Amino acid sequence: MDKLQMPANFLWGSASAAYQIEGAYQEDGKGLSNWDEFVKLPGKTYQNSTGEVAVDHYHRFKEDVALMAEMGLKTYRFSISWARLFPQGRGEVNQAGLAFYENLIAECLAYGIEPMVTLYHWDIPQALEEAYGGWESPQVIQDYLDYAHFLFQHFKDKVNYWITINEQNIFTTFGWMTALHPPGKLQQEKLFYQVNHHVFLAHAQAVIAFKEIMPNGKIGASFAYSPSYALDCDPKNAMSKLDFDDLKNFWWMDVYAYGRYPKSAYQHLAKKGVAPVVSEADSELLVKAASKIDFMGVNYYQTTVCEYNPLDGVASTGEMNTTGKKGTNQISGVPGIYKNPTNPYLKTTDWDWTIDPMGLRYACKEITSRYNLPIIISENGLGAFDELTADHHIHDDYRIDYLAQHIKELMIAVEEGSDIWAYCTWSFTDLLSWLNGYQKRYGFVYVDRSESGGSLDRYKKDSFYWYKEVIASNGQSI
Ligand code: BGP
Repeated sequence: MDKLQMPANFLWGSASAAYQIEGAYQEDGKGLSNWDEFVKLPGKTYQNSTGEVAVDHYHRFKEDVALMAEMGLKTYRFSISWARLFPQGRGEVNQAGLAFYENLIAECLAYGIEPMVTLYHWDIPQALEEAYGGWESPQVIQDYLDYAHFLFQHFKDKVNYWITINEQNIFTTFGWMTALHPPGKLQQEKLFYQVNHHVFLAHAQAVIAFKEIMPNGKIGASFAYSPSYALDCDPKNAMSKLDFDDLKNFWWMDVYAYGRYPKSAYQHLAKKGVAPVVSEADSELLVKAASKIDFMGVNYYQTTVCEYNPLDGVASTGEMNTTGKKGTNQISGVPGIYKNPTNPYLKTTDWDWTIDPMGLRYACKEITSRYNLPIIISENGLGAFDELTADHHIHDDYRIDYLAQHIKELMIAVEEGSDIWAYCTWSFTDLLSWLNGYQKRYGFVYVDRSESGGSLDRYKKDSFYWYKEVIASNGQSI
């Protein structure tokens, strides 16, 4: 067999998010976000860690971008803090906040690094939470659209790749079902679906506005896709996989790609009285936006196993391992539909996430068959404990191995017909993990900081040099 190839213009990249990296949470006129408030509640995050300083990217972005350039990164995916730009969520733009993003984008472009901008990576201005409950109100759609519109206009000649929403499935599930993220609501199923509907409409409005401003620009949403496997060929387990996919995967991807909800899942939720209200105008809007998206953004970390869950079975949303003590995750499930046991064929990380490189190929093939859309892998990476040696090295061969295996599968997916434009690792520098603090590290660049602080100095890990080689050889070095 010939050696596997990536397309010549393939975008090798890395990703971050504003709250997890920037810090400077009250500087230069920035408004507060829901996360700035949420982390103040005791016990919500690992050792009460916050992004108030994060890894100080706000002040060190030049150093960070220079490291990206040294590595040869082709694209850098980052998010914009809505509250840094619009402290009140709407109204007057904060010029100093805007200047930060102008400078960051200029810095990327100066080195030939393609900026890929996420409009919303979970930090909504607190002012909008207080004004009308944030995503719970349809009012947010217009404010999000105005925010997006401003950015499209302002950066239309500089930024070609845009992501409307990061992991809608995760932030709404954690926000309104498991209470792990703001606004910290538990099992509010009806509200959860209504909130999602508002997010879909906001995304759709933005996509349509974008295409009027940048007809040749590229836009899509980033979905946290966890492909599922049936436990075995017992039809009950096969059916639980099908239902799981409709409720946990296609519920989002079908709307982005087709503008409609999966039928049987909608019917099921309608019977329960929790389905979102969808007007004819909403449907038209969603279908129109779906016809205009350019790619499916995929954040891929792990796969799921589905097994039939009897009516008196597992009802838990699952305790999450946020400490890195292996084996503390709990099985989750929905009685009468599915539960998600562990996969005996796969190893797990210290945070109990399954490691499944082939699952990445599975994800790409599923999207290619079902939606026939190009794909951007907007996140993939390994959260691990890293050790800084006395002479400032980090020998993260486990991360190299993880990434190499995933990239190999991605190359097979390309070979097998998927149109993949970019691969962004999570993350470039170490940064704050929302619930797991600073000790769960993902970067190619080590940042000297822990929950209690640190020098914030940067050190290149072994994986930094390895990925540099991968990029230079367009994947052939693996
Ligand atoms: C994704 C988020 C990222 C990032 C990543 C790693 O869900 O989009 O922001 O945090 O997961 O997750 P964690 O930090 O929980 O390990």
